[in-house]
Amino acid sequence: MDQQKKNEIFDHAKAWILEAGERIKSKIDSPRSIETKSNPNDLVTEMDQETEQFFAQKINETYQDHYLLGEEGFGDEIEDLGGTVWIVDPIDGTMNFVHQKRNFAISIGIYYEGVGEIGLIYNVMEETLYTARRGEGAYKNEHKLPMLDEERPLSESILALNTSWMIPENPHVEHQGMQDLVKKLRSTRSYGSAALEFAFVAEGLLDGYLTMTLMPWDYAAGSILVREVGGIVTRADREELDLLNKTTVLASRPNIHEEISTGYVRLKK
Ligand code: 2AM
Ligand code: CA
Ligand code: CA
Ligand code: CA
Repeated sequence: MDQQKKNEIFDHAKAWILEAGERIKSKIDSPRSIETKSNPNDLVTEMDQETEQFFAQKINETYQDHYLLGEEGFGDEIEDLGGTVWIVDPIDGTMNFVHQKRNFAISIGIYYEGVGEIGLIYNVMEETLYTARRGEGAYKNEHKLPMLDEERPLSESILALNTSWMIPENPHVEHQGMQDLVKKLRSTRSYGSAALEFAFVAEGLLDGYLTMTLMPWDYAAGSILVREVGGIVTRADREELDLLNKTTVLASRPNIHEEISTGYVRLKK
């Protein structure tokens, strides 16, 4: 992607994500209609939909040749990552949005010919904007994030993971390995917003993030951010991520990545 073009797209994306955040914030105490999607705990609100429509409209007006892949379906039917594709999660952490009115984010990853060029994650209520451009490092607001080059062992690491992987009946991963991992770690955290969990890995607040079921819009921006500070982002089995399908993800500081994957993660099926 041409650098001038990339900067122009970045500036638009940044302006739009801040504007969208402002709209959400201004309506945070308004009554909202909440519907469920795949199951009773899979929530969506009209604010998720309105926010995605806002991005769809902005992108359509400004860049007729760009594509949008969004969680709520107001974008395009994408079959490959040719051209410029905006991968947008209008509200990541909808359950937090509904129950807590905080701890949710807007996530935008912009890909050119399949390569992640621009990532933005906006923690709306804290007004914290994480940004990255490929090859230019990652930022928290105006502050450049340092590289993740510390060699802290797993026993002193904090990993974000979901307690549901500890349940024997979970369909994704052998729970015994997950229990062994939890025993080895210093501690675990679970924030309920994949985008923020990536941002916290990039920031060094978390040493890693392991999850079994992410969609492209959950990690499109976060993976760019984490890689820009030297972190490793792959599937949980260390294979390359597939940006068009549901996937496992392991994002972490370099020195614990292989140990977590090969030592503890035993995927079912
Ligand atoms: P969402 O709020 O945009 O739906 C919660 O642990 C995290 O997982 C959030 O980032 C949430 O995104 C995401 N998530 C929720 N349901 C999911 C599903 N069925 N598949 C994949 N990710 C999901
Ligand atoms: Ca959702
Ligand atoms: Ca999401
Ligand atoms: Ca969402």
